[in-house]
Amino acid sequence: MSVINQSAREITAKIVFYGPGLSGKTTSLRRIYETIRPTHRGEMVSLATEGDRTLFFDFLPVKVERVGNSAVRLALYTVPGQVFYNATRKLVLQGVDGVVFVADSQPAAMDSNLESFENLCDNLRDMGLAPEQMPIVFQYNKRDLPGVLPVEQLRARLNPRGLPDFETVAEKGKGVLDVLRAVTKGVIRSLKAKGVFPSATPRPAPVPSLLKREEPSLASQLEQMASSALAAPAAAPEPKAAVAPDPSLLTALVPEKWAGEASLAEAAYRTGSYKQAFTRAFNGLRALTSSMGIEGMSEVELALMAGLTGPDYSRLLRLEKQPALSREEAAFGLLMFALVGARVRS
Ligand SMILES: Nc1nc2c(ncn2[C@@H]2O[C@H](COP(=O)(O)OP(=O)(O)OP(=O)(O)O)[C@@H](O)[C@H]2O)c(=O)[nH]1
Ligand SMILES: [Mg+2]
Repeated sequence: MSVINQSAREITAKIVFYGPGLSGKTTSLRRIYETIRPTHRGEMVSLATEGDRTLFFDFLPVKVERVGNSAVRLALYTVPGQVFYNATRKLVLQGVDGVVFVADSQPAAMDSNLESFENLCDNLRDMGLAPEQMPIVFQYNKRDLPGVLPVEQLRARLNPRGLPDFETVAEKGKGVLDVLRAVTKGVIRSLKAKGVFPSATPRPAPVPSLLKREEPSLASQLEQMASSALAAPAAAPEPKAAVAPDPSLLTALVPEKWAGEASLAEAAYRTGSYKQAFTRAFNGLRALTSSMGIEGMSEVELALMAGLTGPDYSRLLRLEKQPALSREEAAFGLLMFALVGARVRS
């Protein structure tokens, strides 16, 4: 689902690269990353890989188009192609606006291409989306290999509806940008048809979308939290573990079991110990999600299940590695803890 920031006139559309294992999804994203000017893309994040294989997803943010007054950004994702990762594929597909289906052109891969495409359609239907309504572009990959199937054959089996399709050699970057352009075009057309683009008259800024489902007072509580941090002295002693939980924002939101940790995170934030505040919040978030105790699910999957988005989770992981953090970065950690806490609690 596209995310709209009305005041900044920005729309972020989610595009998922789907297809069987080893068809070239990650390679395609990597080449897009290398080809696009750094001013027009963010960093590529690959979450959980084993050798070449994607175990969770790759993510690449791209700024591509202006449509009227709006800047359109793309959030590009790949899924793991291996058959047994379907739960992960479903998670990554949540909110999808357009799909690039990366098929392997080798004859031996035909069955897995078909199986993967069926799996895509099943997963879309499970989410209440009609595959016929979804903008889909086909990428017949590995055209450099000897003995690949003729395109007509691939088209007849995989793409009888005659959706946009391209021959690519992802390894060499050949054709990948044509694919990206085509899917972007399809997505923009479909979002226009849904009336998603903001009207020319500016509307009042809405509550940030992350907070929409919480109580109305949460946004103002967060504002309050930020202003009290501004008033705080620059350096202060580390809060001691014995600090009693107080009835502040975080402690009110997270389940009682984590109120102590939440209180310490918030105390560290108020006193300007931003790295410490972030670490406490992130550790609390981890403890919370692992307490959901869904067997066989990785930490990342649990975080997504608990309501974080892929980009948010990637940002948390990046910030965790930084030796020092800004106030805004620490606040982001606290917000994510609050968000997950509130969801788990409700
Ligand atoms: N010859 C050739 N090899 C390619 C091409 N594209 C990708 N490959 C190779 O195919 C292998 C798999 O590519 P990946 O991009 O990792 O495949 P994937 O679809 O992400 O695979 P999963 O993550 O397991 O789903 C790698 O060794 C790539 O170098 C291509 O166009 N031609
Ligand atoms: Mg991959």
